[in-house]
Amino acid sequence: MSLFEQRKRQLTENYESLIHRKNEKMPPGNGVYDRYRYPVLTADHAPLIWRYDFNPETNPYFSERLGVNGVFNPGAIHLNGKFYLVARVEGVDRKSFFAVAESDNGIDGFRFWDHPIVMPETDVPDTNVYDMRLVQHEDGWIYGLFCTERKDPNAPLGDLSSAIAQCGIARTKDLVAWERLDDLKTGSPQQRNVVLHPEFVDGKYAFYTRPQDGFIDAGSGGGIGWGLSDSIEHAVIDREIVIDERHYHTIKEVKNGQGPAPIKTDRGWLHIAHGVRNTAAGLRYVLYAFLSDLDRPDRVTHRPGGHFIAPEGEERVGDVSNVVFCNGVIATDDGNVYIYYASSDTRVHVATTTVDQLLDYVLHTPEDGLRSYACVEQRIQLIDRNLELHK
Ligand code: M1P
Repeated sequence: MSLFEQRKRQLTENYESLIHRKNEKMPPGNGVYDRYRYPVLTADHAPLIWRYDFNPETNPYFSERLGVNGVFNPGAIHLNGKFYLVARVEGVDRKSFFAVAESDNGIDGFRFWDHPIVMPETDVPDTNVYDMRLVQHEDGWIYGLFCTERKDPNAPLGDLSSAIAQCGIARTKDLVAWERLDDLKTGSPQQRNVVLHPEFVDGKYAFYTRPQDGFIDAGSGGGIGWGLSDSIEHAVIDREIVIDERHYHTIKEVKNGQGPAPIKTDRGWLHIAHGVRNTAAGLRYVLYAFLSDLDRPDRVTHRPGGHFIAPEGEERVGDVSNVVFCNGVIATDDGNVYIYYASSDTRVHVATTTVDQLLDYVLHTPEDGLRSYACVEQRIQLIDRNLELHK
């Protein structure tokens, strides 16, 4: 058998066994959610036809032509009984693009569609697009809001890193054909982590935003913002307020951002967000959760202190280590919740829980005491209540 045939057969077998690998829950968990043994999407899940030239005439060694570096930060949606992730696929050329992977059960068996999404451009072409938030809006469309990044035209000569991030908006009915709308306009020089609220508020489209001064630094800005727009085709936010601020010496002291669109519950809107703090080893990204008012989603009612999910084990290491990031969650009609989080800008994991467990978590976890003394008091109250029970 030729080298071409040997390698093609081996790689195809490896690929199929990866796609068919069963995932396993990792008990006992923390009672809030369960983690799983294997990531649900990795660079190795990228189909071989995306990476290899299958023609022995032009590729005698069956070598990789267009490598994939990472698969992370997916938006998520449940449609017609199937679980869909619109993942950020990053080629070895550093460019990200979107691609749909589907699974029957949401915890394993994710397989990419043959073709990545062809995202139309606006008049100002995107250099890089990433981190789509998928929202089934009550207007009947599925929206994908994502970060569009372009070179900063005002960067000094020789500065080839400075970029401007803004929110791109597209809509679809089937995840196949996408209509690109105008980028969101706000007063902020930079926007990332923009999310469309699934319902109209005061008859308008409502957005969670993340205004910031610089591409990386929040500067004097930051926090999870909120604003309304009359139009989605030409979305403009005239008044942007911050509804969840950064705070000194917390998990979100450097920056934070809304994760996926919030989940509607009878106690309020359940949000998953990411918080970033500085360490000697660089930025640390963790997830946190909060609840906001059912009628006024911009009014936060419960803020459990600390992180909800932080990187563990192999999750700690990757292209950008010490990062977990979530922009996709699925709540099914039976009350189950599938949280898709990426680790270290490299791979995608799932954590499962229920709406009831998440509500229990946000309603009964104390807020951050903000001082060691107050945090010890919180813990002593818990200890004393427990000791009382054991008498
Ligand atoms: O590298 C970690 C994350 O950094 C950015 O998030 P934020 O805008 O909050 O800093 C994003 O680029 C995200 O994709 C990335 O995972």
